[in-house]
Amino acid sequence: MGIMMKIYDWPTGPYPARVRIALAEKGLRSQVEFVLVDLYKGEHKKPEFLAKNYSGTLPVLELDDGTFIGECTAITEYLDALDGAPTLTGRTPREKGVIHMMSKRAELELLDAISIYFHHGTPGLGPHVEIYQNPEWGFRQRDKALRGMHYFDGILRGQPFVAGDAFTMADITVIGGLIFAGLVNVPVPPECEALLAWYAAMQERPSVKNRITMSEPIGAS
Ligand SMILES: N[C@@H](CCC(=O)N[C@@H](CS)C(=O)NCC(=O)O)C(=O)O
Repeated sequence: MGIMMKIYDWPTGPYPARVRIALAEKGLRSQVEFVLVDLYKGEHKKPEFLAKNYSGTLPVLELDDGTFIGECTAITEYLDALDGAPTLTGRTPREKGVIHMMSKRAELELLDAISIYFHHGTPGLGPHVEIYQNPEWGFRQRDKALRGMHYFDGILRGQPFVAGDAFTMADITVIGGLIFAGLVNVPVPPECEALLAWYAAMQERPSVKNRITMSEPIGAS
């Protein structure tokens, strides 16, 4: 089948990783063209890109009818619904509710918190892109993320996956958080044994392990 979707992407980015993992889990890689947007050059803050995604963040999915879908959760929902057989975002009302709650919690308590730490508590994307920084806010968010790691450790002591018995979008969101934490040197505390064991297992999943090499971006935006 020919390419029918574009994803504006930064290959090593933790949020783009969420969509790369979802694509691999759904077997959709071959239907996607990745378009590189250089975050360190601030390409995502230029008017051409803001017209695609008001929030100025990656990833963004572009459909062949010209629709742009930003936000990893929304993109994952779209990809999961494409084949009429959702595996990542839940089938029953209960599954959907729990998965979305846990994924949002993974954003609030871990991934987004680490992201704020990166942008405010470290040089982030550099002075050309980071026009406002509040280091104290950044450090508070790093502490929040560490508390979040303990929260997810507690969850994973009682069940194999973040939202229950099966791998879902909520796992992908926590994986994104731990990828980002690794990039900014905020290691998972050693006492979070269940979280560490789960993450080691997740890193063996082909969708996670091969997320960068399986499909390189082929052009610039
Ligand atoms: N809520 C957004 C966050 C996306 C996000 O922050 N992406 C990063 C890339 S890893 C980004 O574009 N950062 C650039 C910036 O915030 O300046 C989502 O879930 O897609």
